[in-house]
Amino acid sequence: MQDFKFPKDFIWGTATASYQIEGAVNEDGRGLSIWDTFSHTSGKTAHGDTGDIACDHYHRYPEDVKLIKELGANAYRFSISWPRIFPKGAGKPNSKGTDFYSRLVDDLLEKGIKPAITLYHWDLPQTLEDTGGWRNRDTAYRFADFADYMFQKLDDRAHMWITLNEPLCSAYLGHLSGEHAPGIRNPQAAYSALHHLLLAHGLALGNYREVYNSNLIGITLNISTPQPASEKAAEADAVEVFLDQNTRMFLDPLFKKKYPERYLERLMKTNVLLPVENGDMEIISGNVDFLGLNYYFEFTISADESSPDGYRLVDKGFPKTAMGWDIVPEGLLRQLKWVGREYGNPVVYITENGAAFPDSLSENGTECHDPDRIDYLARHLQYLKQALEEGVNLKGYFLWSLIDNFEWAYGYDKRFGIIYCDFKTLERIPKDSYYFYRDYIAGNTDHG
Ligand code: GCO
Repeated sequence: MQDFKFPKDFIWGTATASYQIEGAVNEDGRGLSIWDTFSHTSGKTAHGDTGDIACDHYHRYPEDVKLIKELGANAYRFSISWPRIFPKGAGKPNSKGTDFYSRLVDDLLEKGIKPAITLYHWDLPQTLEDTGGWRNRDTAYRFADFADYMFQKLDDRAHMWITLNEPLCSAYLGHLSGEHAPGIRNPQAAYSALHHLLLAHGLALGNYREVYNSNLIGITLNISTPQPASEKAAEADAVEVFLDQNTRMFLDPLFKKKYPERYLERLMKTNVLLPVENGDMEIISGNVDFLGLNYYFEFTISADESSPDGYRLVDKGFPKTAMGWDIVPEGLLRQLKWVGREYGNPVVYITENGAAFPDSLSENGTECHDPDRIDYLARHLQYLKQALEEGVNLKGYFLWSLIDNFEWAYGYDKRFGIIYCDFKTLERIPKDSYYFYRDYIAGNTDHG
């Protein structure tokens, strides 16, 4: 396997998201997002951290694009801030917002870097939240309008479109646990949001197919494919329940035109109904060009009658990242092969993979030695090679993240970047993992 090379056209990138890196939240006509509201609400984020400045990517993007170029990456995944384009969520577009992304895309293209554009990475315009947000079916149609506007403006230069990033987090963390914006804790709200997010994806996808259809379009999910804690039948059943709730509730509508029946029955017992209307499942299951997967860790599940879901997470003693996430590189291969078996071996991109560790600068402040991250990346990349050799339809890999950024409720406490961001000076300092990734891309791609 050592001499195996990734194909010449394999996509090597890094990933970021608008609210996590841009800053400039009150600049050039940008409207408020739910994450502006949430992060400015006391107690919601570590130390009351907000994305007000973040990495100041809005002003410093030329330096960041140069660093992407020097990495030797051939793609860059970023997201569009919806309230920068439509400050009120809909209606009159803000040309300064569109101009920013147009400049960014032109800078990327000039350096031979393909733009991989995520339309929704959680920063819903607050004005839409004020009228029900993702609990309101109308928001799906407002998203389709926003997506169409971005297709008009950027499809001539885009390489790939990702409609949504991790609808599971938007639905469950935003509306069930309340750990993320808008901070609601209500099962019906969560499952209405889940359905309307998938509908939003389907509406945008259908419009893209009909009107544009010149680049790749897909969706990014953070699914889980857990291991049972033992060989006991009860553990296997617990894994199936977990898969229904956290994986099939997203993949089945997208690829099988239906929600998992067993899980719908569970939901009905708790008086939760998915607001499915006629034709929705057809719209949602439109044909994507790829499935984006964000892989960080693999859960271990045990049956637990005392828990409402009938399962609990088990700590198997794996080494962990600063997020407390188990480091299980072989889980990446297991997940890719599970998706391939269950959903007809779709084209897949790893749209996020990476790790947070407690990084610090060297004495002289010019270096950042992060051997744990290099080890994490090297071990996961090795399983990508094996996945390709075993026939997984894998076309690309985006490392999370290009630069340390606002890690949602954790604020700036968790550093995922291969570039260290000094949040006091906003100086960028490439970590050792930046050079590792640069050399890995150069040394493991078939340049023939
Ligand atoms: C996610 C988001 C990113 C996170 C990253 C680390 O997957 O949760 O896409 O915004 O910052 O995954 O948690």
